[in-house]
Amino acid sequence: MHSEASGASTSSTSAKKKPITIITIGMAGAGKSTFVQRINSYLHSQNTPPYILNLDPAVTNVPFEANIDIRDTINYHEVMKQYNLGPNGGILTALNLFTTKFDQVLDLVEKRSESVDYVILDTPGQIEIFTWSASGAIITDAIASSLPAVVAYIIDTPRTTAPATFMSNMLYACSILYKTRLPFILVFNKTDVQPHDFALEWMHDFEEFQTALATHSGTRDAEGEPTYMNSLMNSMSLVLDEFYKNLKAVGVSSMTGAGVKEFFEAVDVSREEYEKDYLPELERARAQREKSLQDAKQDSMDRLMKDLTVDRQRNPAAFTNDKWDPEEEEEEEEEEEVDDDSDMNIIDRNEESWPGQYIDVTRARRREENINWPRPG
Ligand SMILES: Nc1nc2c(ncn2[C@@H]2O[C@H](COP(=O)(O)OP(=O)(O)O)[C@@H](O)[C@H]2O)c(=O)[nH]1
Ligand SMILES: [Mg+2]
Repeated sequence: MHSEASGASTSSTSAKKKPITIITIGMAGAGKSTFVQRINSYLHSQNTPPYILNLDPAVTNVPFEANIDIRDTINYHEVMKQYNLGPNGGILTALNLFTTKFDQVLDLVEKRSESVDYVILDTPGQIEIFTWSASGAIITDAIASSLPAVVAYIIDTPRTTAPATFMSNMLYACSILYKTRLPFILVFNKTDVQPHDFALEWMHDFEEFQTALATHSGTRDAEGEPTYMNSLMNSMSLVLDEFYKNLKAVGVSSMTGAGVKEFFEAVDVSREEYEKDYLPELERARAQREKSLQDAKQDSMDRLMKDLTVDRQRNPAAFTNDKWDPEEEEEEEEEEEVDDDSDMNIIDRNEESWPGQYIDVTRARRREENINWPRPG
C-alpha cells in the first residue's frame, strides 16, 4: 500500500544513501566499547569515517574519539551527588537527562548524513539500563525513525560456552529483538580467545544443543533424571529455533580485527531488511496514527455539526436571526469584554429549569428581602 511512498523516499538512485546506525548492545564487559573502537578504525581504513555517539556516562576512558559524548553534557558524578543516587540510578538519570536533548543530537546527526555512511552508538556497560529504560527505547525509536538502524548484540563468547549461559544470553537477545523489531546481528566477540563455531552449531541444530545440555554437569538430579532446569531449557531450545532463523550471526575479535569485514556484510544485509521490513511497518504505524487523529477530529466535527442541526431544528425562529452581522462586530467585542469580567452562568433561555440546575441563590434572596417571616410563638 505504502510501498510507493517508501520506495520513493529510500531508493532514489541519484541521492546519497542515508547512513546506517549501528546500535551496540550487550552485557557489561562483553566488549562493546572495544568493538566500537575496532569498527571505527576499520571504517577509517576504508576511508569512510563514522559518526560516533558515546551514551555511557560512567565510562572513564573510551578507546575512540566520539563525535557526541554524553559526558560532555552530563556530569555523571554530579548527577549522583545532586539526586543522591548510586551508580545504576546515576547512569539511568544521566541517560534520561540526555534523552530530553535528543532532538538536538538527531539534528546534529542528520546534518552529517550527507557526508557519513555509518553512525555508531556505544551504550552504557550495564545492558538493562539501555534496553529496559524508557530513555533507551526513546533513543532507539528516535534513531530508527529517522535513519536505517541495526542492533549489534555483542556476546562475550568465552563466557557463553556453558549451555545454560548460552541460552539465557540468547533469550535476552530475543527479548531485545522483539522489543526493538530492528534488524539484528549477533556478534560473537573475543573469538581470539574462544572460537564461536560451537554457538553456530547450537543455533543451527537444536539437537546438538540438547546433546550438549545432557552431557553438561548439573543437568541430572541424584536419581539420574534430567533436572527441571534441563527440561525447561530443552523445550526453550525449540522456541529459540524460530528466533535464530530471523538473525545473522558473525564471529569477531575486537582485539585482532578478525571477522570485521563479515560484520559489515551483515550490516549491508540489515540495511535491506530495514528498508524492506522495518520502514514499511514504521510508515504504516505513522499513517495509522495520522488516520486515527484525523478520524478523531472528523468525529468531533461531525458531532458538533449534528448538535448545531438539532439546535436549529428546535429553534427555527432563533436560527433565522442567528446570522453573522459585520456591523455588530465591534459592539459585540466590547460587550464580550464586559462579560468576561462578570462571572456568568451559561444558560439556555429556551429551556425550562431542570432539577439540579444551578440557581444564583444570592440574587433570589435579595428579591425576597422584604418578605415578612412570621415570628415563632
Ligand atoms: N581477548 C579479547 N578481549 C576483548 C575483546 N574485546 C574486548 N575485550 C576485553 O574485554 C573487556 C571489556 O571490554 P569493553 O569494551 O570495556 O566492554 P563493554 O563494557 O561491553 O564496553 C576489556 O578488558 C577488553 O580488553 C576481544 O575481542 N578479545
Ligand atoms: Mg563500554
